[in-house]
Amino acid sequence: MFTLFGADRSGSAAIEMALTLCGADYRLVGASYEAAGAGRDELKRLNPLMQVPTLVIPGGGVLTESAAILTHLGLAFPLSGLLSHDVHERAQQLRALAYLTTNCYSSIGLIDYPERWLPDGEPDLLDRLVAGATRKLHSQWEVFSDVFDNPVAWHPHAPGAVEVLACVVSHWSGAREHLGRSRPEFYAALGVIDLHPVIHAVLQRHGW
Ligand SMILES: N[C@@H](CCC(=O)N[C@@H](CS)C(=O)NCC(=O)O)C(=O)O
Repeated sequence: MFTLFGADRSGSAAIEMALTLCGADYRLVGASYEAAGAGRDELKRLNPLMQVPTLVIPGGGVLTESAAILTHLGLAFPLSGLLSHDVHERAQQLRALAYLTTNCYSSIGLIDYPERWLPDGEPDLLDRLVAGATRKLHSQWEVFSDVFDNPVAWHPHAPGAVEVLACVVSHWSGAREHLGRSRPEFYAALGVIDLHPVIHAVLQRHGW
């Protein structure tokens, strides 16, 4: 049995989707940096960054970092459809997962916690940092659409690792609204992913 440390509307939603697509048994432990409690203490012991998703795999190993978790699940459950069996498609999927975590997910930390980067920053400076990081995030999403929205890497009608992560991360910091204006076809594809029964159920649980 897997144990997933997660929080509502966080990146752990993508791992819930992936575990369900794998048909894997898991239990969910509510935990976050912001909410004191037993879950947070346990999370801190497992992941010094105190970030979710954090996944304890059967046998006891700890996995953090969404791209690593999704890649591990894709390899451990080859019939799940999380990763392609075609070597060229899979290479682009791994590229897309790395892109999403480094260029999109990482911006969210800056937007949510600007004071970690500027501990002495006045409110106005912090606001400008958040606004700049948000603009940058939106442009990184446009590039994701331009580079990956093609039949090799992107399968909105048969979601795998890339699609579940893109689905969840694009719900944050106005990315969907921005893409609706600047990349309407890609925005529509995200809407197709949202409607997949497994994904839809998790989105609903998270109040999206
Ligand atoms: N690099 C990590 C980022 C995880 C992350 O930033 N998670 C957020 C929730 S969506 C979090 O736990 N933030 C709390 C914090 O950074 O203190 C990944 O790809 O999974």
